[in-house]
Amino acid sequence: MKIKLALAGNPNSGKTTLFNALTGSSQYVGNWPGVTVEKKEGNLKGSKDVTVTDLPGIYSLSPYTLEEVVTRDYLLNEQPDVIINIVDASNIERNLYLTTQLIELGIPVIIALNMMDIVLKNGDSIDTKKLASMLGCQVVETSAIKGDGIKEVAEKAVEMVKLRIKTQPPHSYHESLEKALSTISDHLSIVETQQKRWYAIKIFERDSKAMAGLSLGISKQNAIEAIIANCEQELDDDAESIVTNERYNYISNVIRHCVKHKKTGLSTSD
Ligand code: BGO
Repeated sequence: MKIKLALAGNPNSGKTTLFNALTGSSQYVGNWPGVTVEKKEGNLKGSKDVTVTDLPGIYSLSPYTLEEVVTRDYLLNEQPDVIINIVDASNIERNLYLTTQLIELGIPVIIALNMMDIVLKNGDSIDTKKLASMLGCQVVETSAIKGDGIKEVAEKAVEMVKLRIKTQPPHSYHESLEKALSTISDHLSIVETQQKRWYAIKIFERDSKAMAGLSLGISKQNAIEAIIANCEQELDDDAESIVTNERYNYISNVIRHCVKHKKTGLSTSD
C-alpha cells in the first residue's frame, strides 16, 4: 500500500528540519506545476512505500499568496492520506490559526507539536492530551532539532492510514454561522461529504477561487449570497471577519484550557 503524507505548517515552525529528519537523503526537489515555488518530496526513512511531501510554509488557507494556493490545491486535489501539521509550540496561538483550517478539509491530521524544548526551557507547559481532544486530532510533542518525537509522529501518521482514523473538528462556531454553513452545505451536492465543511466555510467567506471550482448555477449562487447576507446582518459584521473572529475565539478557548505559562501561571489568552 502506497501512503502519502503531507507536511504543512507556518514558516519557521521547523518544517524543513522535520522534513529532513523524516526523509534523510531520499529527497527530490522540483517546482510545483506552473509556478516557481519549490516542491520537495522524499521517502520516509526506511519505508519506500511512504512518501512525504513538504508543502510551502503558510499562515492560512486563503487564496491570497502563491504558497497558499499551491498548498490548498494540493490538499484538495491530491488528497494525501494524512496531513502532518507542524505547530511551533512556542508560538502556539498564532500557529493554531492554520490548524483550525486544516482540520476542516476532511483529511486526517496529526499535529507535530514542535519546539517543545523551548517551551520546557521557558518553564511553560502544554496539556497535549487536552489539546488533542479539543482539536479532535492526535498530538505528538517534537523537537525536530534534537530529533525528539520524529519517529513517533511518523509511526502514528502511518498507523492512522492503516487504521483509517479520521479527524472530525469537534468544535462548532456561533449558532448563526453554523446555521448558514449547514444551509450552504445543502447546496453543495457535488462536493464529497468530507470536504463539505471546508467548502461551505470558504464559500461563506466569498472565496471566489473555491466558488469557481464548483461551477454552481446562478440560482444556487443567489440563494447562497442571500444566506451569507442574512448572517452578516444577524452578526453585524462582514462574512470574512465573522469566520476569522470565530477562529480566534475558538483558539483562545483552547489556549486557556491547555497552555500554562510559568511566569504568570496563566494562559496566553488571560
Ligand atoms: C535556524 N527546537 C528548536 N529550538 N529550534 C528548532 C526546532 C526545535 O524543535 N525545529 C527547528 N528549529 P526551519 P521552516 C537558526 O535556522 O526548519 C529551528 O521555515 C539559525 N539559522 O534550526 O528552517 C531551526 O522550514 C540561526 O533555526 O523552519 C531553524 O518551517 C540561529 O527553527 C528555525 C538560530 O526551522 C526554523 C536558529 C541560521
